[in-house]
Parts: sequence; structure tokens; C-alpha cells
Amino acid sequence: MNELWGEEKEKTEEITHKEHQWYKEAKFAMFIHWGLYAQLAGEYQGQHYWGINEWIMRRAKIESKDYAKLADTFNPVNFDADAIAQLAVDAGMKYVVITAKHHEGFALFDSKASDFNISNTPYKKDLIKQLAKACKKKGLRFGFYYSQMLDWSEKNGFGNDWEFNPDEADVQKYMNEKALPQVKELVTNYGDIGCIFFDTPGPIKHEQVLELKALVEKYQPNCLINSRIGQGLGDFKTLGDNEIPEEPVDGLWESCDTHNNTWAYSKLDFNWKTPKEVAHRLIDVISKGGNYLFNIGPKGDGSVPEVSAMILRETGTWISKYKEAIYGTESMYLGGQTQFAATQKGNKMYLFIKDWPKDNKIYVPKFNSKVVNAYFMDDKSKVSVTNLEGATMMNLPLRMPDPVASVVVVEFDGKPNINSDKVF
Ligand code: H79
Repeated sequence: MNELWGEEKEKTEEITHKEHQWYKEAKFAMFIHWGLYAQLAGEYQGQHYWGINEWIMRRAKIESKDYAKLADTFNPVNFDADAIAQLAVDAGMKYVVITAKHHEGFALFDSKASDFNISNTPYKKDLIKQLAKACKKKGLRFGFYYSQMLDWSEKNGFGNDWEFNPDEADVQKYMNEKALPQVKELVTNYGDIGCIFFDTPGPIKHEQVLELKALVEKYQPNCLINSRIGQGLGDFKTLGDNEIPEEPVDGLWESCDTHNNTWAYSKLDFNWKTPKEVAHRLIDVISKGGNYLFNIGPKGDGSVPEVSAMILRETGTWISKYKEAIYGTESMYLGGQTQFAATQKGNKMYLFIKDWPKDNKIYVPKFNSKVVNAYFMDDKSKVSVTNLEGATMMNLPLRMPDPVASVVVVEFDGKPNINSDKVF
């Protein structure tokens, strides 16, 4: 099952040939799941489908001819590409990745390769073009998600086994006639593409991955490709959906995360992560060296759920106070506990304290390098540091200065260097 849906952590080769510093420094990004399913919002023919709504076609076993009717009513007049790009900026995000085509098979862009696309809706206008332009204007890198194997609208696509006989599917034909031409459209018509999020490689073969990769790289030589292209061939790893690793991961990698319990908008789901939870998950990811790709699911009319947008802006307010501790930092692993986590840059360690200790003391590992200064990042007030036999003790004030997470800057006489015998 895991292998089929591409959920396993796949190996990636080390990249030396592509420009990727921007990706390493970015840390926080916006994922957008949007398609015809947004109109259903968790309900089909009076039935409620709680959970991931972008899968509603499969979960409700909707036949493709019925599902296609959703294109006749897709008219997202409240879609505002500039407002979405501004939301990403306000949230402190550095790149945006949108579903150009999810498993349902519908393209949010004007495609010559398949009529099942935005041009054949009452709305007509290319959504990818608008968003790519808006992102560029605001200095955000732009990327897209593309479901390269699963396509439930095509009898030759992979995955629609409730309507078509999987044994008769000619997946290579689907790739030649739809996936490859559409990916070519996406890498040629929308300016610079920072990264591509392929998904669920399923039974994709090595040669098929190579062909897809070569196509992307022919037109966008610096475009970073994720590991879910399949067969261990990506430039950066995508961990499992909603997965945050226990320990640091080597190389370039990303955790993708939902805001509630679905990627696509569902009117049934109010389980939003709070700004504090979003910030804590971001801290977790960056302390282990990754990027945090955080999802929003616009509604069928194109608007972003207001609560989701508010929570993101609030998270962005917190981030804006601690930029130096977040962007362009490296992982700093202080052991597997949840009270605090850290990043590092130069001779500084940035210690994020998520849960305030009852006795106002926290114990981090011993360092080989010497502490020369320690202070709260926001008001610069000093923190006293005591070297104990097996640990470094930080003496904190009575109350947590920042209710989301406080950041202590610890300066060393060199690069922070943990005494690895003393990590607990
Ligand atoms: O785009 C998002 C998901 O739709 C996609 N990856 C993220 C980024 C994804 N592709 N495959 N999967 C997720 C695995 C999905 C498995 C499940 Fe189900 C879908 C679990 C519940 C619904 C399939 C149908 C297995 C059980 C029922």
C-alpha cells in the first residue's frame, strides 16, 4: 500500500548541478489544493465524506462522465491570485505550490492536451497563469503539483478501478497523450518554475521517470523535482503526507502538512491547527533541516477559508519577529523531546522554547564550543547559562515572554558544536 501510493521515504541523489540555495533557505511555503472537488466540499448526493476531499471522486465512486459535469459549474469568481500571493507573503512563506492537476484529472490551466481544463468552464481564465504572475510580482518562487500517474478521468490513467478495468489501462498511452504534454505546457508557458511536486508514482517505471525528468530539465534546468516522481530520482525528498521526522534528515527535504484534516476544502472540517501549532510544527521541521509546505484549500468560489487565512497571518506575525532564527538556518538537533528545538547559523544557536518549564530551567546538551552570550531575541534580555556535568542549563524568567514560542539566541566562540557523548 505504502509503495503503491508513494508514501515511503525515497532516496534522492545529491544535487550539485541545480541552483538550490533559495530552496535551502526558504523554510516555509504555501501548498494549494484546488480543483473541481472544492465545489463538493465533502458532500456528494446528500452523503457526507469526512476526510480528504480531493479524493471524493474515488471515495464516492463517481463515474467520470458525472464528475465531468462539475466543470460546467466551476466559476471561481472570488479567486484573487494577488490576494493569495499576499497571504503567502504575510504568512512568511517563500514559495507557492499549486495543484495544476490532481488525481481527478482536471487541469487548472489552459491545456491543448486535454479538454478537461479550466478553459471549458464558465470561468474560462487560466488560474495557473494568474497565480504564477502574482507570485512573481511579490518575489515568491512558483511551483506546481502534478499527478503524473493517477488520473481518474482517463480510462488509460492509473487508479480508476470502479469504472474502468485496470488491466486494460495503457498507462504509457496516457503518459504520452496527457501527462507529458501537460507537463511540457506547464514548464514552457508559465515562466520560471522553482519546483515540481509530483505525487503518488504508483507503478511508474524507471524509464518513464527518466523521460518525465528529462522533459522538465530540458525547459527548466534549475527546477527542483521532488522524490515522488518515483524510483529514487528526485532532487528533494517529500516525506509522507503530514509527516514530521523524529530526527534530522540529510539533503534537501520537505514536510507537507494540512491545515485541518483535508487538503482540498471541506465544509465539514473545522479542525484547524492554531497559529501556535503551525509555528511549533514549523520549528520542528526547520530544526531538523527541512522546509515546511503548509496547505490551504480554497473553496469552490475561489476564496480562501477566512479562518485559515487569519491563522496564517497570525503565524506570520510571530515569524516576522524571528526571521533571523528561521530563514537560511541549518538544523541543530538537541535530542528527541518536544519542549524546545533549535536552528543554527554561523556562531549562533537559536533556541525555540515551545513549552515553558515549570521550574524555569531547561537543560540542553553540553557543547564543545564555549557560550559567550545568551539573550532573548525579541527584547535582548540576558539569559544566564550554567555548565553542569552532563548538560548546559539555561535559567529562564518566570513567565514565557512570547506565548507562541520564545527564542533565545546563544552565541558561541565558534560554530555551535555539541558534545555528542552528552546528547540525551
Ligand atoms: O494531494 C494530497 C493527497 O491527496 C495525496 N498526497 C497529498 C499531497 C495522496 N495521494 N495518495 N494518497 C494521498 C494516499 C491516500 C490514501 C487515502 Fe484512502 C485516501 C486514505 C483515505 C483516502 C484510499 C482511499 C485509501 C483508502 C481510501
